Amino acid sequence: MRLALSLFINAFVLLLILTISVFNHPVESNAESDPDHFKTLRQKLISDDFDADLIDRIFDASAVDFDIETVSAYFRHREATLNYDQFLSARSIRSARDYMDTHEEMLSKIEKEYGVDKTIIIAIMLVETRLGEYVGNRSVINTLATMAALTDSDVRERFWDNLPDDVDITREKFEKKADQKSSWAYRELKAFIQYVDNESFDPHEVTGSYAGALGIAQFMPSNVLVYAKDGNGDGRINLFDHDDAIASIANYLKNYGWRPGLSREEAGDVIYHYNHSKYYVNTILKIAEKLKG
Ligand SMILES: [Ca+2]
Repeated sequence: MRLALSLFINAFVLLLILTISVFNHPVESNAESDPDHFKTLRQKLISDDFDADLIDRIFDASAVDFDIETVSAYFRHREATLNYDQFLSARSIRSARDYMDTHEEMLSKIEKEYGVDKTIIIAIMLVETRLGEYVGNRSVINTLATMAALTDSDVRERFWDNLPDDVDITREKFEKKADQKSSWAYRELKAFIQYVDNESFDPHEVTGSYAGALGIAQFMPSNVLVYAKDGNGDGRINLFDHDDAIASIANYLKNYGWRPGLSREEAGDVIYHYNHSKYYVNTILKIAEKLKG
């Protein structure tokens, strides 16, 4: 009787262990290696004419990660938090003046070539990245790929299930935002892959803002392809290089209508293309005025 009971208990415990391990196993491997999150995305990229070897090389790397934490920022209620006045402080203006002295040769060359005031170029760099000091530490490939993967309904469901607790959003709003942002991110992802492939950058090494903007000028990849320039003439467009960033900003503004002798209002209209915020535009103009004076 006692033996029978003990056998029964042993069998029960064994069954319990087996059950736990069977249920545990797939959960664990999912969480650790994220095998499926980018499957649809990869197929889509290949059907959009990206080289399959290139896509495999990018997505098979261990550095590639489904980055819920970064991308969930898009689904948080966002308040205008950036205090632009900090860039008008005496200290900020002094650092911009020092920058102007250090890069005088390139800035004057670019000013002549593109007709864009160097003070405006510096003001943009100051606000975007503190003149290259803060270029963002998020993996651009992970940010854009995660966002772009949300076109897949299974992936989107998993993302929804794993949103951090402090993201307070209705399912309806989440769906709407995911629709918009995933197609936008897919376009930016394609541009990013094309850019790193053109310039032979390791895609896993490139970091940027939580939105996927990269370099000293914080260009989105689609803008990099159209407007970025090789300022230092080394045959490579590197947005983390100061000369390339300076030339790229000038080229961008010129393309949006900058020419010498614009009125303050006209200048503001051009700068607005860089960042759709009147507060931003006014800050840029004020910094440039301080640098001139
Ligand atoms: Ca270059």
